[in-house]
Amino acid sequence: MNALIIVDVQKDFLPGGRLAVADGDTIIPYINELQSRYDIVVATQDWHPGDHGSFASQHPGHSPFETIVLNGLPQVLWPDHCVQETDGASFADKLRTDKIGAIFRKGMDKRIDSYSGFYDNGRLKKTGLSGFLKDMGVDEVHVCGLAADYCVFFTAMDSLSEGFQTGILLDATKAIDPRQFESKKQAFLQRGGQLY
Ligand code: VGL
Ligand code: ZN
Repeated sequence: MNALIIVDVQKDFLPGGRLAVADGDTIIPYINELQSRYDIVVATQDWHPGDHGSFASQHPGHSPFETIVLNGLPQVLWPDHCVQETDGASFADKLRTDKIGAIFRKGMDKRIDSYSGFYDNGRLKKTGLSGFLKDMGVDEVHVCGLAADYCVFFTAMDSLSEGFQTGILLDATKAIDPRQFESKKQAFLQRGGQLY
């Protein structure tokens, strides 16, 4: 069984959103088309409380895109984004959701960020995604969505460590920093991941 994980295709990550990824909207028609090729389609949603510790607004004197230490882990500070129940946290209007069988939310604990759809950044808590996929008999996982260099990359790396054959769909993802994504792609290949 194969599964498609659609990562964080939420309004705040699209042009006009609070943490916009350049051309993030252009991948949506392709993601919609792809969905019929998979046995199982799931999605993740970045779902922060308004006072999340990854928000620069919570750290006076610091600015978005600076790195600090948050509860012992390096943390890039972001503009406020994907606040629970706000329009920016909702899925892109154009994203097809009729085949999405389950949605895994992450980033609810303000003390720790959560890039991967499987675990928080400290690997303290699971989201349940791995158990869900295993229970459904999934052996192969493809990952798409936003942003390539953060949540897509970390989801794909954790998918490998959970034992799934894993690929990143390059035409169905966009990076916040495309240069950083180049080195992350190499790390993913070295761990046994596939790029499609
Ligand atoms: C993401 C930064 C902060 C992502 C989420 O979805 O890639 N990036 N929160
Ligand atoms: Zn976030």
